[in-house]
Amino acid sequence: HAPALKENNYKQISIRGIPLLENVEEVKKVFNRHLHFTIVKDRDVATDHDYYESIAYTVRDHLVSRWIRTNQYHFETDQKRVYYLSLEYHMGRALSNCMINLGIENSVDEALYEMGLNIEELEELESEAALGNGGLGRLAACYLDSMATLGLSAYGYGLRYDYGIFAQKIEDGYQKEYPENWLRYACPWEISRPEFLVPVQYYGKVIDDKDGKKKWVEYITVHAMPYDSPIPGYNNNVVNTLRLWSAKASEKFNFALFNSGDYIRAVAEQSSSEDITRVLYPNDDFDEGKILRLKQEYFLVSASVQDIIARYKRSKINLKADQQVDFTNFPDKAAIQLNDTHPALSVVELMRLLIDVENLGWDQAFDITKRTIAFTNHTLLPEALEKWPIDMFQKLLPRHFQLITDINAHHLDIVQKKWPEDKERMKRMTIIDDEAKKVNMGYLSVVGSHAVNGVAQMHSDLLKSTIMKDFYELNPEKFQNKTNGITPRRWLLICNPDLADLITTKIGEGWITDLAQLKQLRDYVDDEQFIRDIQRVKFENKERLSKFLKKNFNVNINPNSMFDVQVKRLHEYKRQLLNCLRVITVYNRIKANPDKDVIQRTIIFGGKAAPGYKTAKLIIKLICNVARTVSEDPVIGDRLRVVFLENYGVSLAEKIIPAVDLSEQISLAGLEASGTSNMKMMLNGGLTIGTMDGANVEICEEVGKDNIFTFGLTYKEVDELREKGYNAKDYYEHNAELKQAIEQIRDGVFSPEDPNLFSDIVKSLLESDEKFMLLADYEEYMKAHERVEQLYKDGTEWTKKCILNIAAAGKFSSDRAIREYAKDIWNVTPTDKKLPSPDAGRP
Ligand code: GPW
Repeated sequence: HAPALKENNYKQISIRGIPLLENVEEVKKVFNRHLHFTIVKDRDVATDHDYYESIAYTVRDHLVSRWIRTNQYHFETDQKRVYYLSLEYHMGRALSNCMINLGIENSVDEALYEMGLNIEELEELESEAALGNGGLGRLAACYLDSMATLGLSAYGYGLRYDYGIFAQKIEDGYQKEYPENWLRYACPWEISRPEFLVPVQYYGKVIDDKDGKKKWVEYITVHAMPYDSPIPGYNNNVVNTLRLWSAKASEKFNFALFNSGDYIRAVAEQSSSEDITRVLYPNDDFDEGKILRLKQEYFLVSASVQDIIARYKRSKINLKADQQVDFTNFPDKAAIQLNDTHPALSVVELMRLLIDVENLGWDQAFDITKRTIAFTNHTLLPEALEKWPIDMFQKLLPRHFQLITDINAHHLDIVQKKWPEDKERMKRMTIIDDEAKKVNMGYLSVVGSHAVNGVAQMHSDLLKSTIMKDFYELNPEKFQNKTNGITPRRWLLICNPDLADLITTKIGEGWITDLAQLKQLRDYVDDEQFIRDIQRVKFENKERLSKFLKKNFNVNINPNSMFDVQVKRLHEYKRQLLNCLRVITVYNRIKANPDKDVIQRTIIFGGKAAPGYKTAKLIIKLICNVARTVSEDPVIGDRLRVVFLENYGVSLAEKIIPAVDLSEQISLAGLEASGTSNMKMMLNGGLTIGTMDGANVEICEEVGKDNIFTFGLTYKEVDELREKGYNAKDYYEHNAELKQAIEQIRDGVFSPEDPNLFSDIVKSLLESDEKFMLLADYEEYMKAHERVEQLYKDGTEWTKKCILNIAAAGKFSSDRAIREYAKDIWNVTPTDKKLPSPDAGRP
């Protein structure tokens, strides 16, 4: 195995700090030491992966003293801590992120170069921590980055799945799922803490104790083992912690079996309790209602809340000897943020620990709980709202069911006092629905929190007027908006270094931590050199992506064509199928008018479908078949190319997003809570074609309606149309091109080997209750694309709009979002102060 040699000697000249030679020598020394002592190899036998690990350990060394120092600092200052609880963290790779945030990328680059190694190739060998599905998990990762960058004393809590999101392969146009063993190689970015195991209990029953207290007995215990990963802030010497829990069987797990002498079986069955953190549920915006998922949710919640209480007890204010710990100040020392309802059991677990273990009274416990916890909702889709069957819930968590019953009684009592005659309202607002026999986790989250927020203005407004209307009327003061954001570090500085450098030459590097400064770029919108530079950077990014796709997937695309991109999870509400109908129409138009001058387009799709989501998987197959038909048609030439990229995730996104010309954001209005790929593409100079949905509305506000291609029904129009009756056939009959496209799918034009393959898709498109109203937006979508085409023909005018989009992207920084959470929900204060570097004394 030969080392990855430097391929091209070109080094980026970066204005972000020239490395000191000592640093380069130091990097080499530490690198060699790790190859020798940690990896135990010499260069005759070392593989590229060994080199990757050596460099990862080298970078980690640079991080650990800052990490330890940050913890000391948090202890000393004893500021209020923020706890972000999420079932998903889609972190992506750590190496380049750590190097950039620590400011050592230049010396590491240089050192590797001198040793004849290629950093970009080595970076590719890191397996991705893909412990998330889509936007929700990636949002959690962006927020950790911003919380560290803003100097908050913040912790992420999650689960360490052995298997994150599956690897997607496309075989004969069909999605196939493969397990992704991201832990095959030891991960240099995590430290296990077996000395801090936390017990988590399941099943059993509740009895009345002698002293009149409730006692949970005969439960089984599974241990939660913490694994800590570093979260470096940008250039501030802060390194926060992401703590992920892994299930470990307790020795007592099969006590009965051990005692009966069946030693082998007892040991073998330990693994079943360790299954709790085996695998991430691969559903996005969908609740499957499986008991294993409930076990996972409780596992995260119980281990984390116990850990949070333990940290409070040994924090400075509580260390005064032999004094009973006072929980009155708990909400001033801890904020718990729930990333959707998945960790909603936190409400009940905190109640249980305060009442049963810490001996607080019910009213005080509930007051503390509400003041500590806040809840973020990420969807209005009914199929995503978690409702657990009472039977399942009660059996697995008997004490929690009792406590929810108490909370519900307390809550309904308040409702009744406010609306004494309104029986219907009581029925609508109950947390425990006795008719449906379900526990409503969304309602529990609202009742147990002091703040509830949506993730874009429109979504937050809809929350108040639709699914949470009654709760809004009860507690209007709880409801807020926190429009999502993305971290400008990963999504510009790291993934698009040439654009980052170009921006920095114009406005300095302040934008990296204050993205609003991008608006200064408006001064250069008519600067011809700047326009050419922006065009060159975009073209080079497209070339780089083309080469990467050629090399890794044997896909040929032309960097001179427009890159028109829709990458996101496959979901009917996101309407990849509408895009597909458009592609078919573009194809038909070229066929009908082969001599007409049209712009060259590459239409790129990418995204995973949940393994059990049949329709989504069939849509992938259709897109792949259309792509095949187009590429095999000699008439088409290089005017149209359609590709479906395999295994879209954070790492692939980092390559695609810098190369996007046109960003497809075409969900039916009212259904995409926010969207975040819309923000990533805008920040990288992609123009948006989109509906008035989620954060698209705010993108339009920020950039101005002349600099975005909006189309389609507004939410209000969707509502009215649904009211009056959507009739798909009307649109079908009245638009010849639409009719033709659907007939071609129906007649097997794209599946001659099996003409009926897509009949379910055709059938559902034409149903009058088709939920996503694809046909209603088709015509306007086509017209919007004609406007896109017009503009694209004028390269300069197009690029000016790209510049205006970049300049207007400042609002969509996760730093801005976290500042708002800090101020309006957590009551903590961000700082841009740098911690002293580790060579200074202990704080
Ligand atoms: F259903 N989102 C997601 F709300 O990626 F929980 N997975 C999910 O399971 C859910 C939401 C859930 C997404 C939203 O669909 C997207 O619009 C939003 O931008 C993102 O969460 C982050 O807020």
